[in-house]
Amino acid sequence: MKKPVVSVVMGSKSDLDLAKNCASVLEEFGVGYELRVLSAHRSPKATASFAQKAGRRKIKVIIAIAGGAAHLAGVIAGQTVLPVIGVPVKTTVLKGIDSYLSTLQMPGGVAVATMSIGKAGAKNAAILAVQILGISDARLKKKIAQYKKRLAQGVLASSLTI
Ligand code: RP5
Repeated sequence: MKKPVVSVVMGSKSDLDLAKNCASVLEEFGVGYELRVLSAHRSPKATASFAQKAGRRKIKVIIAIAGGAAHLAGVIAGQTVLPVIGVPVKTTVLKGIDSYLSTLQMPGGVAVATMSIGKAGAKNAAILAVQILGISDARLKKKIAQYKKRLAQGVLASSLTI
């Protein structure tokens, strides 16, 4: 098991399926990660403690997945200097617009990189985390470049099958 440098935090165990989309991308790139359940509302003290200690534990990027009144990413971002990437969960009542706006509309001075709602957002959160790590890791930077190349090749190949 690799030492975690990305922490994937979710507001509830019910977000685990979505979090697995982050996990699979991080595994593909060989990046160590951890999965944690922490709630901004139900376990505020544990969430604060996590955010304050993450840097000391050598975590480099935090991905926060939450739904509804989704304050998890923002609450964490307010208590750490690490980059925080927010993933809004697609909710049943409001289709994730609630999660999206709660994660996105941060006050000036506290940044959360908000992804799109749901699966694509979870995948992109992991890709962005790898890109951030790639700034100081040439091996990861190269892997991202190769990944993008494969994406382009996939589009061209699919065009030939029409
Ligand atoms: C949020 O509330 C969680 O991130 C989850 O997406 C949503 C619903 O949580 P549960 O009621 O399923 O635990 O805190």
